Amino acid sequence: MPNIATPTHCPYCALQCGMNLTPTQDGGVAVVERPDFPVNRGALCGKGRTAPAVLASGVRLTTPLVRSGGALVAASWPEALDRIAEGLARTRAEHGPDACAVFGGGGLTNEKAYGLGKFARIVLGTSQIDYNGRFCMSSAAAAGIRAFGLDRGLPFPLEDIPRTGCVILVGSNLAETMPPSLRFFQELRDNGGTLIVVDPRRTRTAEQADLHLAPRPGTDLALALGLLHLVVAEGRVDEEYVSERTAGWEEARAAAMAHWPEYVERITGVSVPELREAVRMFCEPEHAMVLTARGPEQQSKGTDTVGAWINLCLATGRAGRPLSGYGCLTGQGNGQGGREHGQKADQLPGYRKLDDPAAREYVAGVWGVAPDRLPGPGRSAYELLDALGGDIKSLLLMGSNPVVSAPRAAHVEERIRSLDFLAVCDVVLSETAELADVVLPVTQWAEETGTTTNLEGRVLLRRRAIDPPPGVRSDLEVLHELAARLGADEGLEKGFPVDAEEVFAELRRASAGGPADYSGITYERLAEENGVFWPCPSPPDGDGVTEHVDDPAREDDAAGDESGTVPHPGTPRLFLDRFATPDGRARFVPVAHRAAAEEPDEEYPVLLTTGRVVAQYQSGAQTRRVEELNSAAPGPFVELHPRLAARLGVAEGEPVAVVSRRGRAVAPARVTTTIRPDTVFMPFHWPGEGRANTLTNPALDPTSRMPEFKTCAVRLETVGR
Ligand SMILES: Nc1nc2c(c(=O)[nH]1)N[C@H]1C(S)=C(S)[C@@H](COP(=O)(O)OP(=O)(O)OC[C@H]3O[C@@H](n4cnc5c(=O)[nH]c(N)nc54)[C@H](O)[C@@H]3O)O[C@H]1N2
Ligand SMILES: Nc1nc2c(c(=O)[nH]1)N[C@H]1C(S)=C(S)[C@@H](COP(=O)(O)OP(=O)(O)OC[C@H]3O[C@@H](n4cnc5c(=O)[nH]c(N)nc54)[C@H](O)[C@@H]3O)O[C@H]1N2
Ligand code: SF4
Ligand SMILES: [Mo]
Repeated sequence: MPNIATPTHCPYCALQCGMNLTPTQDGGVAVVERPDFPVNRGALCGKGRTAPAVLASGVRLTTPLVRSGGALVAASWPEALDRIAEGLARTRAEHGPDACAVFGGGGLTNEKAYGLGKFARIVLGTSQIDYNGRFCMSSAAAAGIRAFGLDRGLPFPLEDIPRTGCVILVGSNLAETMPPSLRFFQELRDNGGTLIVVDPRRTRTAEQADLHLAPRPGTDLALALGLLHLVVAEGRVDEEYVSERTAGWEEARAAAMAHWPEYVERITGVSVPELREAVRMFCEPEHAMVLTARGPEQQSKGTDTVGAWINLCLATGRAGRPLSGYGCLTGQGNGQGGREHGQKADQLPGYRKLDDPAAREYVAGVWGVAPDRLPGPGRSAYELLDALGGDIKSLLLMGSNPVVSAPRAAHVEERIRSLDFLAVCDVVLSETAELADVVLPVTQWAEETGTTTNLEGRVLLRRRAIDPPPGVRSDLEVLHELAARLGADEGLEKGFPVDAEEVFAELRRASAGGPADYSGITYERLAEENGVFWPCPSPPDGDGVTEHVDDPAREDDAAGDESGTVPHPGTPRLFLDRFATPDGRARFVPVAHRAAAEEPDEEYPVLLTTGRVVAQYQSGAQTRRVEELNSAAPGPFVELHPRLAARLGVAEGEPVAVVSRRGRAVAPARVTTTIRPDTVFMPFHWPGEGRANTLTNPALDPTSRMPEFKTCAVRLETVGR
């Protein structure tokens, strides 16, 4: 390895902070500031800073494991791969291809996500593939497609935020979940703009706000409708914009008018004067934005909830204009790219639809198979996990730890245990890997090359900075080896190169002409340009990539030369001239308030919501293995208001049991006035007794199939010491 710094990106969240890695004397790498990357300008949170700790051999997997006599024991790679191929082949022979399922992750690079989707469809021939992104931003994606015809988390770069007039941040605690991004909001306020935070808790993010609205969990839909009602009542609708750039206003207006401010106050607990103040702050400046994160999205009405916030933007002319718009703050490292290249149940690469005959024909052509070889759409993540041991007999899992992170986790764990065969590829022995028949140890971010797409739609290059330890192989190599074992009679392994750049070259072709067009992006460009925003079609005579089909999604930010071979500049800002709908207009969707799937009652009188803390990441599989992070956030807790604590008779630090219709969890009380008295909060990063997802409700949004992680009914009990 060359003895210089390697510029790359953090392995964790969707901000994809830039960092430099330099070799250390003991053969590892150290994280060094990388000021040239515009998103974080060198700043990192503790997770990014300590990420090399997970590369150390003490905490990670370095040899394949196979189950033998009940225990996982070390095995050779050929033996482990043979076992997986046999397990999947047996299921397929006995029960048909749909009895094999694949579960992926939004942390996987674009190349891996692409390979995994292709592997499921043409090697296993199964329709049963989905991924953890379903639990993440699927409601915002569904609402974005419905309203704008295209889903890209942020339709503008983060650097636009300081120059807008007002941002409403709905259910995002970015001070803990993307700390370096806080800078953009601080600059917004320094420039005279205002920040409104909507969160049932006064979080570190809410503390930065000019106005904090603290609704009951699960009532954001009513809140947005109440604001829209006031926009209409106060004559703040941008009539010209509505008539020129939107469709469906009359129905949406009528639906909002049924939500009187006083009615909304009763549902949400946010007072009418607060609603009026929010409308004033949002409407007075020339530009404004609404950004949502998991708070409003992880609800059984998440799609309509995001739709209501989009309606507010459309009615006030705040979408598809410079410095104004709606955006979703995507979560995982490749949460954006992971949803574009085909690991989702209904999707083909380039954000194409699996049920679109033209898309099937095009992608099948790239893959060299007949279109009817591609299975149809499969089940969503929770529905797939719920079917394990039923009609699904074998599972290949890559990049997720559902034993900790899935809703109704005890049930999901029991379903996983009932499988005939489970194979897990991971970097550590996660709680789900512990249940596997075969575990494959894979390379990590600093040891491999690949691309991710951050929350802005900016495609980035992660570079290999260090050799992996012996005994570890990449996910791409796993797919290649399994294809060689399961599809050798057709030579299918040739379609699964081990080299990431080769996979990317095919991904470019497969995405060409689709909504998420990567065909004009090359590794060389990514290395030089600090990322490229999609869509980025290749020029007509561009290097061997299939010609671009005209697509309404495309808004060229800078003028590219369409006639020659000048590279397309990429698209930092979408929708400035038209939306990606057939007629170019954004769609209002009429939505109305509805209750959560589970409202409090006498037996379960308290609302539970869940989320994150700064020092732990997701299921904690990686970050619970880092000493510095663990001492900052050593275990689960139940955040509750002093009034609720007094009624229950628990003091700070005492164990409290939280009981829902799904199960019971116990964790120490954290008593604080920063939470609503009718609500308790638990982070979901830990397994075992304090596992928040033992409690959560798998009620699904009818459109996005997102589970209701953000609200369910519970009761609290004291626990004898
Ligand atoms: N430290 C850390 N950072 C992360 C992650 C991590 O696990 N740890 N994960 C990454 C991923 S994948 C994601 S998706 C993002 C998530 O990023 P965020 O969405 O910021 O994270 P959460 O903590 O899940 O939820 C945000 C807030 O929603 C609030 N909330 C709860 N219920 C409701 C409700 O009904 N309405 C509203 N308006 N708000 C509500 C919670 O109180 C919480 O403060 O973070 C990314 N970054
Ligand atoms: N109650 C509650 N539950 C939630 C949420 C919530 O807010 N509340 N949020 C949901 C959300 S938004 C998300 S995104 C999910 C996330 O939950 P999970 O899907 O469990 O996410 P991670 O913990 O990141 O799991 C990733 C796993 O893949 C491994 N891994 C990392 N990189 C690679 C790689 O390159 N290859 C392979 N093969 N493995 C790799 C990691 O070690 C880890 O074991 O949790 C969801 N669950
Ligand atoms: S904010 Fe996200 S990308 Fe940046 S260092 Fe922290 S975890 Fe990594
Ligand atoms: Mo997420």
